[in-house]
Amino acid sequence: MRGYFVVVEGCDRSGKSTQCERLVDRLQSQGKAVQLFKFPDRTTQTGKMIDSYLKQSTQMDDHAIHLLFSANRWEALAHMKSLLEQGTTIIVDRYAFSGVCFSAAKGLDFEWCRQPDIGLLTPDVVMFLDLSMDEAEKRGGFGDERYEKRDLQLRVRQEFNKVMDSTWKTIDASKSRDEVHDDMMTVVEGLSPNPGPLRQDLWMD
Ligand code: NYM
Ligand code: MG
Repeated sequence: MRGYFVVVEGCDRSGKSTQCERLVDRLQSQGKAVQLFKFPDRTTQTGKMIDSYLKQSTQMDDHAIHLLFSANRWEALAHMKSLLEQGTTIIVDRYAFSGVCFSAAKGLDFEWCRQPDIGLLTPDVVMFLDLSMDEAEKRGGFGDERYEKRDLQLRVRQEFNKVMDSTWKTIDASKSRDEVHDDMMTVVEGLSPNPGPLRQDLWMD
């Protein structure tokens, strides 16, 4: 059987990266084949350009950086596909939803933003780690990367509300780390035992 494609989305400081790592560790400790992916993948050529943009060391046109984030996902497609087909579940920390929501929050046209990611793999489930801005700020505030600003994050949150549909699983990220982890495990354990063929039709409807 193929692996599951699980996406975890949310604003900055929602605990995504910590929880994704924990989820992978837990599933691996149960003997399951599971691998973590994180977008942007800052290690590739496009990833290095994205990293330097996020760290404010380079300037880039908003459209150009949007396309780079998308290219960074297309680069990983073959690897993700082959793992899934071999039966490995992948937990993916951010995906095309972040791509659209951050760029749309900056003011780019929403429909334009979706175009470059059309035809990527479609996840089996998207979990949204939901945390209010006040809670996020209580967690020690944001770092100094580009986008880590209250105003923008509030707009990103609104964009997430637009892209999420009834298939998304909202996780209350204000709960304790253990509770959030348990809630995420419940979602993964509830995935259909027969997920059907892998779908490479993101936003093609
Ligand atoms: N981000 C992430 C985008 O603007 N577009 C994308 O397509 C993706 C995947 O990059 N603030 C933004 C969201 C984050 C930043 O991500 C870096 P992270 O997960 O904080 O390393
Ligand atoms: Mg971040």
